[in-house]
Amino acid sequence: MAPSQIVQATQTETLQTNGNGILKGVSGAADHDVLENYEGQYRFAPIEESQVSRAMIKRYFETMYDRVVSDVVIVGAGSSGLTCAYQLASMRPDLKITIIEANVAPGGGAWLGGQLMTPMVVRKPADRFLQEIGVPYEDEGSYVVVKHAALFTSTLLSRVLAMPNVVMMNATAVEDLIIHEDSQGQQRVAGVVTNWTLVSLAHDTQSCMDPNLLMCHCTVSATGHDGPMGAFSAKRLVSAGLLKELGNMRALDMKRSEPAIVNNTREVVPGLIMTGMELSEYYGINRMGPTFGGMIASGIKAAHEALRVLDS
Ligand code: AHZ
Repeated sequence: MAPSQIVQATQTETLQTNGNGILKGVSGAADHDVLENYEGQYRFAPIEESQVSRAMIKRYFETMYDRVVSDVVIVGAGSSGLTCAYQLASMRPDLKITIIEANVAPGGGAWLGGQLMTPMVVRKPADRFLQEIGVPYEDEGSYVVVKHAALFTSTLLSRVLAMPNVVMMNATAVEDLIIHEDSQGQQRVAGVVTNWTLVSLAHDTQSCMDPNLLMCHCTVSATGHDGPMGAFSAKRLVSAGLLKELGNMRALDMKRSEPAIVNNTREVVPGLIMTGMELSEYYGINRMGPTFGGMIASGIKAAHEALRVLDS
């Protein structure tokens, strides 16, 4: 292409084409030459590396500063925690909802349907939530099948993150609870203690890496069953003396497990709601294996419980 053919884009320019749609001026850039051209002339708007750092630092720390006081903190961004966040944020767009996820990748176990297989099974009536968020499925009568679990998780994640009142901090582990005692001696969960997950993982080898904290009116724990990172709050409630002992997750029985998880979703100690498979460790409920209706319904119920706690 001859240089004379290159489009000089300015702030006011929106789209120019050379006839086959491959030349495009980029609107919104300052008065610089920018060009979306895939024939060897592509030009980015000029910025410094420092601007990249400042763009992230400013927003990240402003968010941290703001969310030190949240209305609701959700610990764990698996299927139950994300469903809770979506339901709560939809019902109450005025609430500051902060999700803390230990992994770099949010989604928990819901990137696959079960084992290493991709389709995801959801028993009715939890399919209504799939309709609500716009996830297509095959109807098999009593249950539905989403063609890939990642379609559910990525859709839910994108819907949640697009909500202006929801913030998610991933690669951040909740490593303790804040527990206050009132004048009657009643203990109440009043927030969470956080640290970047890589820092949490290095506590045995490094010293003086003190954590941060977030206060909130209601904490929802959705950390899943025991494993490398699971059942965090259930275990901490035992060591804090607020739960005598763990119930421990029982063997697989889908018919008992799914309704039991939903029906036991509640405020387990003042200020702390538990949802999803973490409840199996708290109460000693069976696991259900690879079927996700229980996680969805438990997350929805946890959102309603959070409203009850906030209003009480
Ligand atoms: O990384 C964890 C995961 O994304 C996160 N998490 C755990 N501990 C944390 C901590 N701080 C911050 N201390 C933490 N985040 O919590 C998320 C849990 O997601 P999950 O998918 O493991 O749990 P869930 O209860 O939402 O879904 C369970 C799905 C299962 S397990 C199962 C079975 O074993 O039978 N069946 C189903 C449907």
